[in-house]
Amino acid sequence: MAVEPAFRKYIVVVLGSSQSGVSEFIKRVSELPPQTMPDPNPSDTLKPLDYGRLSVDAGNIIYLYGLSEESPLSAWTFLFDREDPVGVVTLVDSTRPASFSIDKALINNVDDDIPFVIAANKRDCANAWELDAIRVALNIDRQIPVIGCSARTGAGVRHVILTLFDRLITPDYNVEDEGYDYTDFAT
Ligand SMILES: Nc1nc2c(ncn2[C@@H]2O[C@H](COP(=O)(O)OP(=O)(O)OP(=O)(O)O)[C@@H](O)[C@H]2O)c(=O)[nH]1
Ligand SMILES: [Mg+2]
Repeated sequence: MAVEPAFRKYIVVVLGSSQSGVSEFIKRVSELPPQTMPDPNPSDTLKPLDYGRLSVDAGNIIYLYGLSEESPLSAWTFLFDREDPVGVVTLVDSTRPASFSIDKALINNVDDDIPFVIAANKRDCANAWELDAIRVALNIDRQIPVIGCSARTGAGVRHVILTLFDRLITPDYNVEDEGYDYTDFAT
């Protein structure tokens, strides 16, 4: 009988304010057809959780889950109290500065030791804020990548996840060592 190759599982939580593009981002980056998972505690949530999967390579699989400010505490606990390594993408709507304070609150909810990147979404829109301006407005530490993407066109979405993955597999990751300018918008 063939032996299944061993693989390592990672959890990536995609956090975002309402309408920032969480569902579309997960749909775009996932290799599965769009799906939602059963609610861990159906009594207290309004929406099902978005769910997706991305195989980085034969040995590493990322499971993606969407959370928003409307997600109940039970969903947060369900995702963060796991044995698998967990990383977070906060998806910012680059066209909607009115939601930046919510983004900031979501960011502050994440423990400092959790690998983390910011994805500035909706870069395809003419009124999207510049990445540097988003970094300043949200007061994002230099160590945290701010990466442009468009969940609509798909530009940058895989780069967001792979940048986070580098941090997941390298816990003492130091941006200074890499020499990569995270303000670049990878397409
Ligand atoms: N132009 C553009 N529109 C986008 C992009 N990403 C999402 N949208 C649009 O923004 C709206 C919200 O996208 P969703 O993916 O539903 O956002 P969400 O964060 O899941 O929203 P809720 O779950 O309802 O809070 C939809 O109309 C999307 O088509 C993008 O990169 N560019
Ligand atoms: Mg959604």
